[in-house]
Order: sequence, then structure tokens, then C-alpha cells
Amino acid sequence: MKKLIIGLAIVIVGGGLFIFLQKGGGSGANETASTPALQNSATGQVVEIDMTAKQWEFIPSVITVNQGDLVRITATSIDVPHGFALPEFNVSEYLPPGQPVTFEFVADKKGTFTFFCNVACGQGHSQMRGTLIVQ
Ligand SMILES: [Cu+2]
Repeated sequence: MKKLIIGLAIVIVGGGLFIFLQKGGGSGANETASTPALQNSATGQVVEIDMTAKQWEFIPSVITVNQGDLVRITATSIDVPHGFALPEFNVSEYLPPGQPVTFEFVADKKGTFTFFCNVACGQGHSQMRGTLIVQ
């Protein structure tokens, strides 16, 4: 009977030690795995968008990205001078006709934001806008 109890105790202690060691190894592996993930979320994915600006719309007019993405837009006006303004992300660009303009920003906050033309471009100027969705 005594031997059985001692045997049981060894199994319990041994098993506990085994689980402890396994957990220790596991958390170590998780730490190494989470470090690059953390770096990824800090740098963000790069989202490249080719945009056309014309009287009186942006194409595409809706952009959806993920929070933390680096959004790089190359916008080209195909008629008259336009602008691209996205105040929440400190973006204000002048788009001369026929000349691609590349600019970028980090989508560091979630929400729905309006970008718009801020260069007087004719009758429909005030309706020339689009939507940025950061999810
Ligand atoms: Cu305009």
C-alpha cells in the first residue's frame, strides 16, 4: 500500500513537472512567433491604389483598408486640375492634369472618412468626394 502511494506521488509530481516544462517551452515558442507579428502590425501592410480623378468623381470612390495599413495612392487627374484632401490623415495633394501624384499615409484609426477634391474644378466640384473605410 505504501509503495503504491509513493508510486502515485512520483507519477503526479513527474507528470506535473512534465506539464510545467512543456508549458515553459510552449510560451517560449509563442514569444518568438509573436515578435514578428508585432512588427508587422507596427509597420502595416502596404496597400497600393491607382486612382483616377475627373470631373467630378474619384475612381475608385470607396477604399477599404485595415487599421495599420500603409495606404499608398497614385492619383491622376485626366481632365482639369483637381485636389485630393483627407484631413483626418493630414493629406492634401494637388493633382495637375495628366500627371500621376503618389502620396501615402498610415490608416492608424478605424472609421469611415470622406476624402474630397479641394481645388475648384467646375460645377460639380462640391460633390467630388469619396469614402475611406478603415476596418
Ligand atoms: Cu474640385
